[in-house]
Amino acid sequence: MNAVNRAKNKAVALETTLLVHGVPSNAAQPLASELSQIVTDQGASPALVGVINGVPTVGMTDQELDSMLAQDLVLKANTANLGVAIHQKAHAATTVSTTMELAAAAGVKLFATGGIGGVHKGYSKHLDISSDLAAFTRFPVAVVTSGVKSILDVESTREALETLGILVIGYQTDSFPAFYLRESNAQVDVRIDDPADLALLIKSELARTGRGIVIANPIPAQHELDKEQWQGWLDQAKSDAEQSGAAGRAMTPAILGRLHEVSNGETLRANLALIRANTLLAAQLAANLD
Ligand code: PSU
Ligand code: MN
Repeated sequence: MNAVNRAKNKAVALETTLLVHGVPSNAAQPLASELSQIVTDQGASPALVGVINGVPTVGMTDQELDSMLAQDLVLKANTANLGVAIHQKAHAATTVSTTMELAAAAGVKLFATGGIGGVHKGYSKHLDISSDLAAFTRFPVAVVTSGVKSILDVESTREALETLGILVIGYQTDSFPAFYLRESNAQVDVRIDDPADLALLIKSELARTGRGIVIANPIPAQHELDKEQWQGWLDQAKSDAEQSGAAGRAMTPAILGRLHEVSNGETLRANLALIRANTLLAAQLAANLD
């Protein structure tokens, strides 16, 4: 396969779906630079992952990101349609599943995101489960995430991870975090408080199993949203997204976009704060890994 691997030592993968479909377009470029800086400051190296003109790329250049952001409609590629983007020589933003796939192929062991995909609530009266979950059974990458996006059914997603036999480690938490909220009703498999100890477990598990690991890192306390307020925004955004006719792969971006509007930017601020915190932890772990 024609692919570009610019990943350096102690690399931290970053995904492009978050930038292209998860935040308003004017926030993407500044966020990308900020995350790269956070990684570099820890002595690790950022590797932005995406598909450029059909070429899977680990370690995108600024120009490559610009060309992706300048395009009107960018494909959102999960493990199912990644090959289509390659075949069509198109640009594509990679989700957690495809970022894991490309990172693993490039030998990158750590990846920071906001929240992984999971089991959707019964929005459209049928099953909608992200391909992110299955990706953990196939690609040996440790993903630092603030749990799963709380637009999802958090407890069912936690059960699905259990069914798939995916290790969920809580960083300084016993509770499985719910993105904008530090806690849910679900638990992690093990709590680890010390980053150096966490790095040791990651290293041995990746080598032993060849599968991915969830590193659950709760949103920093000062940025956590108020639960009731959050619930109100979610109900509103959910029904608006449904009314707009969004379905399938368009569902997550539609709800996230609407949430940022109805919350007057509060959810976006919280989202950015948790992505920064996850990137920092991933960079610290990467620096500890080799
Ligand atoms: N978390 C965010 N913003 C996002 C996503 C996660 O804070 O935009 C993206 C990730 O790329 C994740 C994807 O892999 O949403 C899941 O989409 P779906 O439910 O369609 O699989
Ligand atoms: Mn889906």
